[in-house]
Amino acid sequence: MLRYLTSGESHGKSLLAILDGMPAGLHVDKAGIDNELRRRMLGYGRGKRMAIESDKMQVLSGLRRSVTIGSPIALKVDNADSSIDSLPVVLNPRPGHADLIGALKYGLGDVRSVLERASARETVARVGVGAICKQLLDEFGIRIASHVIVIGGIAAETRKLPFSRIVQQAEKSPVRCADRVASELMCIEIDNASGERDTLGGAFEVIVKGVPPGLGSYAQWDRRLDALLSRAVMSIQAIKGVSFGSGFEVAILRGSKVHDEIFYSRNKGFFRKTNNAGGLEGGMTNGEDIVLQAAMKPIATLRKPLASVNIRTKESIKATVERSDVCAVPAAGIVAESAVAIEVANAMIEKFGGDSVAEMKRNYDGYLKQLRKI
Ligand code: EPS
Repeated sequence: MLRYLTSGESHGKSLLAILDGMPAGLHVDKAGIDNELRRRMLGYGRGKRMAIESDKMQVLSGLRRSVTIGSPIALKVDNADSSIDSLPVVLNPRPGHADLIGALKYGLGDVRSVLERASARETVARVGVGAICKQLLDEFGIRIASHVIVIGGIAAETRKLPFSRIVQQAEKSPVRCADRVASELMCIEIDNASGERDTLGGAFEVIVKGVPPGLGSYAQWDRRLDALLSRAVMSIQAIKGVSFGSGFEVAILRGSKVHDEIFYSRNKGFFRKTNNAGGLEGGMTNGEDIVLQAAMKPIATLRKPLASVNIRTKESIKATVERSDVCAVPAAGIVAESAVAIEVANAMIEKFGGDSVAEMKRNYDGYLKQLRKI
């Protein structure tokens, strides 16, 4: 089983992660990890912090000559801005952030002690873990991509685009949106919100290609892969909802318009012509792409601050204004790729054995043969 923990404050010395349970025999490409960290830093609407940092991963343990040996992998990214001890006290919690409740819960008189850990800067560590999981999935031809589908009031139309075009165009867009027209409008929307000292949320989609059928299980609630994916994506800072395939539209459509009919051919085996289920039925992958969407609320730090209360004096006052982003939906999509990669990698290890990549491949090949026999 894969497990990981992260550690580190937004302006602390470093961000850290320990990833346990990675099979032996995986060649880890350090440049590949750094490329994921770079992708996380991009996106129109991000604040000045991203110009200060140049996130680079240090792999401190778990590898010999760049290959995993079955032991825990320790990861570390140093912060260029590590000013935590000299930053001013924060007394005016921001609505929508962890600030107020965190201070109450942990008995902290300085909201700074809450926001430092609650910050989405933590996702640097998660993306590092996810990057290694992506490299494991690569061994099995499984690819993960994300693209932004909504920012503020602007929605993209990408339903007719094939996976390769979505990946290509999202990677070129400053907001990671595969619809060129919507991409431009989203940038304008971000400029407008910024001009009005406001912030924006949105939505993104994550697509996983090449997953075998049968990952996850219907047999127990906590083994359902859609539940595990939802938890993982929902745990990303500012995410308020997760849906699969046709999403919440299934609530209003009839069964005949929702369920993906089953076909069979010698070449493909069982297959579907539609993917309203988002690749998951009964908590298991069905062999189609996993497709999930997530909604992100607007960033809680507004330069035109909302009403708050000073936690010491209890007087009404405007919320603290910290340096922040106007919109971080493109970056959240990258973080979600990692969150999804970790869950899918774990499901692969559960199904195909987790001691070595060679063992996994043997079991994987045997399983594919079994599928053809049914
Ligand atoms: C982030 C770093 C932070 C913010 C953002 C995410 O940098 P700083 O606070 O030093 O400007 O840009 O954090 C938040 C949105 C938040 O609410 O804390 C990062 O590396 O992703």
